[in-house]
Amino acid sequence: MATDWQVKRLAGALGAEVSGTDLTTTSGSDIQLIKALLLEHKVLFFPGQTISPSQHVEFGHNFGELEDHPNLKNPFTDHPYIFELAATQGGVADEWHTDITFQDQPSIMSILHMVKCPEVGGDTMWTNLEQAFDELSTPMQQLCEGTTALHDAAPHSRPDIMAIHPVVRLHPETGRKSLYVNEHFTRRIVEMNVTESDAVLGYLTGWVKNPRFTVRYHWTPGTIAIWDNRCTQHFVLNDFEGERVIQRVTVMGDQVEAAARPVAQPWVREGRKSATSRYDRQMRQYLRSRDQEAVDV
Ligand SMILES: O=C(O)CCC(=O)C(=O)O
Repeated sequence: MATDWQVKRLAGALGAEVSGTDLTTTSGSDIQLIKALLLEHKVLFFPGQTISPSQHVEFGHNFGELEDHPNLKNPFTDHPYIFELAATQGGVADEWHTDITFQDQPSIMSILHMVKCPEVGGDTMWTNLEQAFDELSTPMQQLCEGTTALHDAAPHSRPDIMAIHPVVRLHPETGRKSLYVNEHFTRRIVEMNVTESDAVLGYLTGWVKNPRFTVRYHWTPGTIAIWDNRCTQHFVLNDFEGERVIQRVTVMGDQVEAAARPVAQPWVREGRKSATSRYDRQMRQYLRSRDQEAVDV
């Protein structure tokens, strides 16, 4: 069956559309082909699928362990392992992000089913984080490789759920380096003071949005999109009227590997407290709980 597939690249940076497939009847070799195509293109689109929530979940199991969304509730569907966003219920992901980076082992890939979409607008964009890293200057690459960043679930009203990841991660299958900070979940460069961190994070999260690194996809109902969360971010254009419903299956299970060791200890201000101490409170809390966990183990 895989020999009937047609693969069309959609942009210079990433993204390909695959036609001639029925994802409800995939064989082992089809899954291997999808994995290979995903490594090559980073995000794949399969238009015209007819897939039930159970078939969607079954398809997801081919790629690893699945996880329900840790913080958000679905508006309509309560199928286990399906995470649903509906625009009329506030479910429009219009800030650039990689999925659930506030967890120690963030999602490795996501499989989205477009259930209902507007005729005009509501496109989704993805950006290629390997290219974004490659095109930084050498001094900036070195600065990024020597640092880590604190991520949290504040957008889900859970700033207490936090993780630290390298600013530059290695892809476990290709060994390539990606810039791994996003404006939705990344709060602070751990080794820098807050003003330095704000400047660097502001720069990097803006840099990854350069249109040259991106692909923009216009949806039709039934399309399945699969993306590699280890080397991409995505963003929904909030430019439409009416309803838009997506269902996502999220594949878990990846310890983020750093491209290099951090060049410094976490930046924690010593001495007397002051009005600006509040900027360091969250990072202190995270470091204290991490140190306590190490003692408990
Ligand atoms: O609605 C979309 O197109 C993308 C959804 C999204 O951002 C996500 O599932 O993380």
